Amino acid sequence: MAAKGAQHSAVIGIIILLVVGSSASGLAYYQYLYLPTVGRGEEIPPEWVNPKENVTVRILDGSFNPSQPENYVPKEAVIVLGVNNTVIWVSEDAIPHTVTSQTNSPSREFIENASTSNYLQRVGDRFAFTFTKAGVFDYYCVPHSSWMRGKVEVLAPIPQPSPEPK
Ligand SMILES: [Cu+2]
Repeated sequence: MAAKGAQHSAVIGIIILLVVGSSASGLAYYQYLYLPTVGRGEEIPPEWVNPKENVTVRILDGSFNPSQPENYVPKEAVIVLGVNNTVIWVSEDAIPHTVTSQTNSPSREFIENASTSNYLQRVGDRFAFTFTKAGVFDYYCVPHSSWMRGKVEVLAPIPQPSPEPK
């Protein structure tokens, strides 16, 4: 009888653990629902969400002109997660341009934000995007797609050596 009672309370204990466990994970889900995620529910390190530095890509005056070799400058920006993973595109041209992701981008978020309607209409207009995934992100300008093309290469951070054990 006593053995059966112990078994019974063990079962109740497991049920309590399951209930507590699932509500804790439910809480975590809501807590992090509105933050960007690395995928599979992993949280993005805060220094990736708010990097200390950023990189500017200029859209040069005259970029609408196919015979002008320079438009997005730099045409290939290399950035590092947690260091300078925000890119700000700034237009210096009076003609409207876009920053539009190729559809094969590794980031759905970049495809959605750098859309075909992502126009920089006038001088001084800007578009900023914080990359939270390593990879190569190709983009182009919708009205001038045959010559206005650029890419952002996002590198994973260099792992810090772990401190010596004491
Ligand atoms: Cu353009």
